[in-house]
Parts: sequence; structure tokens; C-alpha cells
Amino acid sequence: MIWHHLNKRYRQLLEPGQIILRLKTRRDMISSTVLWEEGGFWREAPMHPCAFTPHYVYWQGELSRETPDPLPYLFCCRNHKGETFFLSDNGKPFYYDWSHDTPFAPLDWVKDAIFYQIFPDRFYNGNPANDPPGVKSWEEKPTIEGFFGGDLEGIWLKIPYLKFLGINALYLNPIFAAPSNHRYNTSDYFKIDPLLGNMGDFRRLMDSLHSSGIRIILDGVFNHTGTDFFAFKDILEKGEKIPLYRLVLYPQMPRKPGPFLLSVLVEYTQPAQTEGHQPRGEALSAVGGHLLDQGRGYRRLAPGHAQ
Ligand SMILES: [Ca+2]
Repeated sequence: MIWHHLNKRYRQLLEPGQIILRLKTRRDMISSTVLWEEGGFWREAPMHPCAFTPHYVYWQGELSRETPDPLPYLFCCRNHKGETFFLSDNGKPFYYDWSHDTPFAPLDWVKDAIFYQIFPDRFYNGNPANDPPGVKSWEEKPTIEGFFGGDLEGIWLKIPYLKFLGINALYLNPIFAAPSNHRYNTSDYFKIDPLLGNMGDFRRLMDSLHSSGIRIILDGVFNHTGTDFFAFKDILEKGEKIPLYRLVLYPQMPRKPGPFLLSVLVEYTQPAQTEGHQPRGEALSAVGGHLLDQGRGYRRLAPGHAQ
């Protein structure tokens, strides 16, 4: 079996004209090539295995496109029995119109990074004073909605342990204000969740991590908000009369806020007419700028997720 999907996991632009294509096969395939048409001729480039799972191989091939036209391509694979298989789009080539895609340039330092991921509520409780009522004891069984009181001070206190592990990069699940323990339902992108600490705690953590040679990546969740986000509450209050927003993922008006996050993407369509409301791109830059104001740099990652 051979799989190829028309998304960024399977085809990606490194720079204009430099294209990566990926393929997934069962492990009995021993070679794969990508064929593409350029100037009326079909060309062929080898693909190399880039990842393995117990049952599958992911292959990757790179090619240079000399024209901005959509790229016609298909794949050829051979298994250990010498049998040849082709993958096309129902008998026709796949087409990749890359002219509107943004190139993705990998960060050099990531190649040597050893990451440690922290779910802040569950890592270490460094400051019991900011625990919520009903906080669970550390030995209790985790639940979907329970809090254990982990916080930024706890991470700061454990920096020596992180250094001992030999990591040099930290990935934090969301730390901005949100009512859940996972904090993927953001209510305020400019505020550290009070259960985790404050901006002073954040600055101290940044300084200590950086002086320890550890980089940090924050999980910025911008493709949906929580039900406490001001714009979402505005929609619930004013309903379809509101002219300011356009619901993107949910064309129907929500009937009620869910107990969990509602993936409602609010797009600012008339920023000039309402004071204090920003177009989406400017709003995201404002969040980044807010972090920069703390003396830190930021870079937007995962372009398909946080646009
Ligand atoms: Ca705490």
C-alpha cells in the first residue's frame, strides 16, 4: 500500500521552486522515486527513507521546479519481490500549485536540539500559594478537569534537573490565561495564567533557562479561542447582529458554549470601524510584540496551525 496526501505533511515548499514530496509505504517497499513533468519531459528523482514505524516507511524526495506552473507528479515504488507500483491521482498526475505557499525554512539550532515537553499543571508545584481551590494531591489519579498546581516557579526550580537530563530545548504546553488545566482554550493571550504565575515568573524562567543554555518554545494557540475570549463572548451576547466578526470554522451560530473549548475562529473583518479591535494578523503580531517587550524573541512556528 502507498499513501500520499495533499497537505503540508506530504508536500512542502523549502524555497521558491524547491519542493519536498513525501510518501508513506509499507515496509516491504525497498525503493521509491518521484516522477514529475518539466518542459514537456518527465523527470525522475530518487526518494530516501526519512522515518520508520513498525509497519511503515516515510519516503522523502526533493526536486527543483524551473517554472511557477503547478507541478504534475506521481510516484513509483518497488518492493522486495521486484514488483513495481505506481501511485497517481486516479490515473492522472497529482498537481501541486505551490505558487501561493510560503516556504518553510527549518531553524538551524533545531537540528541539534534535545527537547523536553512540559504540561505545566502536571510537572512540579513550586508555589502552593497560587493553587486553585480543590487542587489534587500529587499522588492522585489525573482527571480531565483536575488541577495539580504545577506552575512556572516549579519549572524554574527544576532547571538543574532539566540540565542534568542533558536537554537544551523546552516545549511548554500553553501558559496563557485559560480556564482548563490544558489551557488550549485561551481567554487572554496577554496574560500568564494566574495558576501558573505572572509575567515576573515568566521573565525569571526565561532568564534562567537561557543562561543555562536551554531554549524555550511556547505553544501559541491562535486557530481557536476559549469561550471566555472577549470576542467569543461578544458573539454569544450580540448574536448574528454583530457586524464585526465572521465565524470561519462554524458557519452556524453556536447555541451555547460547550464545557470544553469550542473551536470557533474569529476573524476580524472590519477593524477600522471599531476601536480596540485588531485585524487577525496584527493581533498575532501584538501577542508576539508583547513577548518581545519582555525582552524575548519569538518566532511563529507551525504555519499551518497558527496563521
Ligand atoms: Ca502552584
